[in-house]
Amino acid sequence: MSVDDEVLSIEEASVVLGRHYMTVYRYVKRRALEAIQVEGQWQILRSDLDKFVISQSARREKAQHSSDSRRTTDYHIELHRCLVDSDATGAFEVLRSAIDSGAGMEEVYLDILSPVLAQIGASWARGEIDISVEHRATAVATRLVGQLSQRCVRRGRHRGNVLIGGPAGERHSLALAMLGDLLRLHGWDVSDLGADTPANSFVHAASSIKNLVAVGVSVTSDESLASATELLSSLRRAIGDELPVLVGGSAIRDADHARSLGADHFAQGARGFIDFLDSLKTTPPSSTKDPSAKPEGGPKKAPKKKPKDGDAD
Ligand code: B12
Repeated sequence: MSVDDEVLSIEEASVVLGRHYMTVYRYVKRRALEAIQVEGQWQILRSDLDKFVISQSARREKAQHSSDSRRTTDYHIELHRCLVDSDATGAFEVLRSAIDSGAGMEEVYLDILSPVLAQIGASWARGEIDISVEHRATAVATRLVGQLSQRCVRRGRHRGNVLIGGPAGERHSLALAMLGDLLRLHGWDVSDLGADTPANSFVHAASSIKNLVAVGVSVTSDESLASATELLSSLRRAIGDELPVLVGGSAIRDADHARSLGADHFAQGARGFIDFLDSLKTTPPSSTKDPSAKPEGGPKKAPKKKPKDGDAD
């Protein structure tokens, strides 16, 4: 206790805490809040009351955190059940209740839907579920993303165009659909070519879209690594080295792997792509209505020629 420590009664402490007198009295009785009795009256030191406030808020934060992770686990369990049962309505309800409880679209896609899909993919790879179950689950997930896409439209400033797509032979288009939505959420106009795009079509799009700030090649399956390499070299030949071309997706291990395929940038997941785009010095188009408006500053220089470890990771 310091000499000038204030002494408070239970009534005064209850005013400071915004709690009922009896509630504070119970804190004192169970020794959660330090107090001493002087001539039958409880006295609470201001410094003890401050300590109590800090410990209460730490406990609340901890409880909140564990209930958040418990909720996420519950969503995973329920969504998994709905996807394998092909219950599209139930699956949508799970995601809607997550949104109603405050989850943002980034969380819904990356922390709820994606891990459940990965779990289903792993069960298939271990031979625990039939491929038909995975296909059914994917069909439901595709419908979910279609329904949720409209929540990823961001009004206001348009930051520039981003072109994404998968190389020939790549069939994982759902990853691109979610990626595109998340980039839109951050103000980018996204042209999604979808999976399995022939190199010449990819090149055509990259050469004709105005105000393009970056190109993202998505590779999920090891089977399409070779065609990704071909695509990256065609893109480089056609568009030069002014425009950053990234490669990403779950088949790309790291920046070295990306470099070995011929990409000049690598980003880890959708969040890495968002960070990468944020790091570019782009000039927003003068008109927000016309996404094909010419950029004021012309095409952007790639920030670096070669991918580096941790490049926008
Ligand atoms: C759904 C699915 C399918 C569907 C795809 C339907 C569709 N329209 O997309 C179907 C049934 C068609 C399919 C087919 C196959 N699949 Co599959 N599939 C999956 C599954 C279950 C989910 C994929 C998914 O959408 N995930 C959700 C997305 C959002 O997550 P994501 O892929 O990580 O994408 C994120 C990031 O990587 C990032 N990102 C994506 N692209 C880019 C690009 C850039 C530039 C950046 C920066 C970031 C970025 O952003 C996304 C959002 O965060 C996965 C399991 C898993 N672990 O993911 C297997 C999985 C990907 N499939 C696999 C396999 C083996 C196949 C098949 C070869 C099976 C077969 N023998 O037929 C085939 C064909 C593959 C081919 N040639 O493309 C393997 C891949 C293994 C590998 N590394 O090669 C997996 C991992 C399953 C497993 N555990 O073995 N599949």
